[in-house]
Amino acid sequence: MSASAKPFSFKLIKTDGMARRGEISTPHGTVQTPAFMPVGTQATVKAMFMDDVEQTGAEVVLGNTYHLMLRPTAERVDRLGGLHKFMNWPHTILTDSGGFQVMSLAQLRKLDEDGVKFQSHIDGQRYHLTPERSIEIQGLLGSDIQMQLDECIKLPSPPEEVKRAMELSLRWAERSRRQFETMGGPGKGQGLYGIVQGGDVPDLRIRSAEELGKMPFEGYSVGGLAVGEPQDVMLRMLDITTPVMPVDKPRYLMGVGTPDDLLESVKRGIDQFDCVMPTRAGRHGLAYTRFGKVNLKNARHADDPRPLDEEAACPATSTYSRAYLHHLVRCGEGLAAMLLTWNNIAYYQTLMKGMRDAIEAGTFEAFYQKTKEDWARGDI
Ligand code: PRF
Repeated sequence: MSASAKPFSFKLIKTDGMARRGEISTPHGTVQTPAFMPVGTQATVKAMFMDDVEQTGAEVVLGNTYHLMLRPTAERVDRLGGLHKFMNWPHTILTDSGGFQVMSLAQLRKLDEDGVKFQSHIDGQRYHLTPERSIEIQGLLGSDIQMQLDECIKLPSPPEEVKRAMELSLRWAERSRRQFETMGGPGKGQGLYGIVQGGDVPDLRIRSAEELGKMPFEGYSVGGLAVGEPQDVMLRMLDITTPVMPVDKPRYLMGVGTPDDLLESVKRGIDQFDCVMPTRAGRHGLAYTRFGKVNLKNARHADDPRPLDEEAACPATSTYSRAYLHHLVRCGEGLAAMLLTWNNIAYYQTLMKGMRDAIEAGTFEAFYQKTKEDWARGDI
């Protein structure tokens, strides 16, 4: 932490129902919450310049332990001056701990009490990721907001399995915290979040949140959701989980979601989100707008001179015609991915700003209703 940098802190500014308006400070800046964090898995928000990411209003991006430990390696990033410098992002960086990505991407995984052994999906090389090694990697990357190693179980799973994974995650939470202190994370002003697990079993969710709440984390994540269950199950889990989470710490719902998921989750007291959806959709010809999702592949756009939304601040949204975007998508041009990703990240940030302003004004419910009406109107 440099002399002027602030240590991790969270200030709750206003509440409106369960919805919360807050501010996170880290050594690399402040983050207004509720916040959406664009995903920058491989030290890049795919198809975007970081200057444009910044212009959309994003104040924090996410990096991944799993990908970066394989390539270019945390030690190399450290030698090159840390992840902020490496990817030209001077603001806050949050990193995921790797467990979730190991389970979805790596080959020949073997999980036990100590950690998870796996082979790289890139070249088959063998690795051993433990709670301690994950925190060590996140420290080498220089991440401002780090995650404990956890086990995220897919749904549906038998309750005994969900319980086993939740309890293992609690033990890994303690080990992660110890390592974070050993690495001097608090002295560097960094934060470490514990991760609530417990699948779709209410009692396990509550126990996980309560046990983690007794440990001194700077923030708390809700993991293990949006892993195959319907939206109403996810929202029911939030309904029972957020009320037992610490009020004075940020709450981060991992890997979520659609614009509607964000609106519904902020309503239930979530402060932070990340998801590949806006970036991935942008690379597949899909645009998120105020009036819902638009598939630019569709022939109905071929002769349409209108931009996606002429009132939007994002140049990708307000200047290029739908006909041109359609043409780029049909040709498989790289610029299609760039413009649509830009539009999508900008729309997500606009949605978050709308929610923040509404909470501050005490009008969240009206904002919620109006936003849903606009989505229901559809793109015409
Ligand atoms: N744990 C971690 N990262 C995650 C998840 C989790 O449960 C999820 C689940 N939606 C996304 N990313 N560490």
